[in-house]
Amino acid sequence: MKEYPLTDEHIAFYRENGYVKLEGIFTSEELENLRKALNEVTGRTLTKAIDRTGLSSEYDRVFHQKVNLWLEHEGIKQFVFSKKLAKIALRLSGSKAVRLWHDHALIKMPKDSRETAWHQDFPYWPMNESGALSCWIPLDDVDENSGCLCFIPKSHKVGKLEPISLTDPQDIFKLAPEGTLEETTPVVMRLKAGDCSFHNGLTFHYAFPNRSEKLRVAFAIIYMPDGTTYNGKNHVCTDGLGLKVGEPITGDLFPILATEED
Ligand SMILES: O=C(O)CCC(=O)C(=O)O
Repeated sequence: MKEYPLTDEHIAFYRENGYVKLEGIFTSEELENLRKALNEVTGRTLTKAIDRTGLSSEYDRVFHQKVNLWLEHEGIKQFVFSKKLAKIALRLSGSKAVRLWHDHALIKMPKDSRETAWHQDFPYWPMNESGALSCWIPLDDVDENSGCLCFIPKSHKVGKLEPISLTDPQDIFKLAPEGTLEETTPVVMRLKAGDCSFHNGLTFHYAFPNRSEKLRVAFAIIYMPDGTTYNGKNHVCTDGLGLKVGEPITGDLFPILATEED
């Protein structure tokens, strides 16, 4: 993949607001390859990836979530390992190296779909230090009708709150300590196929229900600064790995995807 012209303005915007939109980052060929790979993999029984579909009917209405598809399909692995995206994550986060935390497909079904409630990602992750960030990639144009994301600018500055239940959500705006939220008006992140957004794990975000006739397929890659340490919280990606509390999250499942030297 050809390098994306990430500017200092993109980086400054991300650091100030906790999210950034990157237009025209993928060629139609890159997107079609991803679509083909996702079609292949989501239609079969997963052996190494974690399929969180069917755990609860309410969760399924939020999205069908399939985690770590890079383990399941060579084409997805190539996409996840692309330097183009990982170097952007490296520069936005300001770290010396970034590791993969996990990828996931997030598929909102048409019709009987509900919103992805306002939440922060970081409280779900078993990490001590914040800094991890997600790249969110829709396969088709997305807007309010089909389940695009929304962000609250600067909300990452509020810090870590309690995790929000996506099926029985608390009101995150009431959880933020008084005076910490600078803005409360959401920015609707409409994207064209070929665009993506990056958001900080602490940024408040939401996705509309999918009211369109088509699946809303998004693929997200989550990067963490190398050196991020394990806090012992249960998580499907770390349970059973024998990680030690306080030690860096490392190992084959969390490969380094970019360094300053790249
Ligand atoms: O795709 C969605 O519905 C929500 C995505 C999300 O919350 C995320 O990628 O962090």
